[in-house]
Amino acid sequence: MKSGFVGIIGRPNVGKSTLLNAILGEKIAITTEKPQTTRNIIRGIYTHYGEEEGEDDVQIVFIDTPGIHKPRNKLGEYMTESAIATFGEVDAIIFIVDDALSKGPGDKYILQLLKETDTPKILVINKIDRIGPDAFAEIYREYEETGVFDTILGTAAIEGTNVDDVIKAAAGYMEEGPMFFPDDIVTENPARFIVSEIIREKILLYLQDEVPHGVAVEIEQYEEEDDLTRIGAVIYCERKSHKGMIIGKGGRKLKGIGKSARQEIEALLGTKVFLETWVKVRENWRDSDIALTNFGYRD
Ligand SMILES: Nc1nc2c(ncn2[C@@H]2O[C@H](COP(=O)(O)OP(=O)(O)OP(=O)(O)O)[C@@H](O)[C@H]2O)c(=O)[nH]1
Ligand SMILES: [Mg+2]
Repeated sequence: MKSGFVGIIGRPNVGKSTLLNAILGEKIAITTEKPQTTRNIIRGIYTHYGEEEGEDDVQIVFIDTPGIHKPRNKLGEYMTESAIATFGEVDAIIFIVDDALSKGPGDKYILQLLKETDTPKILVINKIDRIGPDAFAEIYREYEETGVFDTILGTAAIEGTNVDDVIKAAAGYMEEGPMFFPDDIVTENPARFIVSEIIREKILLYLQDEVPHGVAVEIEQYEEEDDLTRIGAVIYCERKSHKGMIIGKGGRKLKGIGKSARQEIEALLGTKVFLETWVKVRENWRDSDIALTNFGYRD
């Protein structure tokens, strides 16, 4: 068996988590149109048994990382540090860029970091569904000239386009090794982590500006009965005014968030879900080491 680890890295919002989900054929990482959605390292396990003569069995652990950005608080520092720390821990790096700002300051910074590591690198130009052929050729050329990448691919992760090519390219860097995880799991993250992430995803979708970025979700109650799961979640935000916005007039906003989260959690767990939510204020938690540890954002 060939096996190993592959880091998926890039600026915020380029489609890292969308690519991870597309590779696995399952949603284990939340994705939104807002930058800095992913806050934790998320491992997705891809296992494939060779079907043709001479085709290897392969297990690739793909590691989705937070978008690398200029941090404005301790949470951001931790996110960026944990993404960069994966460079040295993997057998190959997938660097994703999209059509926005070809080699803008963010991408240039990451490119510089990549030049300094020996790990093999694959460039994925994502969102080709909305990049014209000329623009694609230009981005391709720009990156080819850097000489940093062994392979350059174009994908539309959202539609699954060329995702197989990404898997194939990654498999090329796997070496003879053990099966790290059982073949029937795609993630080691417990259901309650994914549940808290689904709630946070809906908050990101329903709220604007800085409010959702200052939100953390903690699952306080998680009880599985026959065909019902009882979940109690506390939504922490940074200001009293934010609390009002999350709850909304007559509680309507929070009701909407709860409903859409509940529907998705029911589909995930295959049970009915009773979801209760509370909103609490914890000022400046994104700069508090204790809060970051409590919320599981740092060790
Ligand atoms: N048009 C188009 N949009 C895409 C594609 N892939 C991802 N997106 C969208 O891009 C946005 C960001 O996707 P994510 O997967 O959350 O991006 P990310 O890189 O994980 O972002 P962070 O977690 O914030 O670092 C979402 O709105 C996706 O739907 C694609 O191939 N084409
Ligand atoms: Mg992400």
